Amino acid sequence: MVQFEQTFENFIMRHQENYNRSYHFLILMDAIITAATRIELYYRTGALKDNLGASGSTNVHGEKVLQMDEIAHNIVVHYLNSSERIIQAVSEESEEIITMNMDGGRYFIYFDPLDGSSNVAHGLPVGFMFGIAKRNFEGNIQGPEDFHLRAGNEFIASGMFVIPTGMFTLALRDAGCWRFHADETNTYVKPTRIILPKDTEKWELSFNSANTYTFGENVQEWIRENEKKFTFRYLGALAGDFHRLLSNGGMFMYPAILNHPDSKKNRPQGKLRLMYEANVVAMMCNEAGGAAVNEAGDSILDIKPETHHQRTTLYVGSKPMIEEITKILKK
Ligand code: AHM
Ligand code: MG
Repeated sequence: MVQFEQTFENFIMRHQENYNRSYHFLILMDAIITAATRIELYYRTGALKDNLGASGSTNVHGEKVLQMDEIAHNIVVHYLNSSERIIQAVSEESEEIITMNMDGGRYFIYFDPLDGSSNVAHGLPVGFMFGIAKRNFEGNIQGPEDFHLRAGNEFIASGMFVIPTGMFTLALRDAGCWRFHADETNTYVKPTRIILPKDTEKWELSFNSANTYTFGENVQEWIRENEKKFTFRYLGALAGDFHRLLSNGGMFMYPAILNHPDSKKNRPQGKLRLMYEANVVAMMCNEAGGAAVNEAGDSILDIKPETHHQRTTLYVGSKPMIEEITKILKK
């Protein structure tokens, strides 16, 4: 049966119209969708064309860069640049901040073009994740508000594509968290508003359980006392794990690694990146009625970044669970 669904383009144009917003954001979203579609196509044929291996170089975090990381990064940079709407971009795959259109641009963007590197060799789900902040147009003097290091609570939108599943989720500030699906023609359609379920029956717990004994004592104790209440799920790619969480509720966490037997592997600041991983999911979760905090129990969205590749610990999910873990973390 032919189904006639509202398209993403139509949804976002109406959103801009309803909120009396400019067409510039539409041009930016068009660039993001085009990039995501291209990444998806390369990823789907990645194993066939031998594109899923290492590229031979190492990134800013000292990790091996994969061919697909480079392909995805180049695709995103190309389309963002052509949109002429970006002032500066921060990509996980570039040590330097990428300057695009300093004078005419309106937005700052922070992205990870292909997150979930351990899944890439297998062609399993990964994410293209992004957060967007806007230049301040009040007055004509450049101030600190025109600086690229914005806290998550200044993002106007954040989103993620779960590649290659054809699922796209977008949070718009004060306007909700929405999911879209790619149809037969690769068009994103069927806007569905996401609200985290209150029903605790479906709630899931998601973290790398191999790390449990490296976590702080308070976190380990919480796990011992609570893990039996939940179904446990972990894909190892934030976009995929968070996609489940948005549907089922519960909590995803990447706590501080404090007691690793090999002390070089300790990560007191956490593993995930604040600007293009943690803030992206924190904003989506917030718009879906949830919350996100760091190891100190402070809201992720309130953290003022000091460097663009800064890491953070992350606890994100249903509000009652985040409130509960916050009490433990603040003890
Ligand atoms: P990456 O940027 O190197 O891909 O790392 C980020 C990923 C997240 O997608 C995921 O949640 C986490 O790292 C998994 O880490 P681990 O393999 O330590 O469980
Ligand atoms: Mg990443």
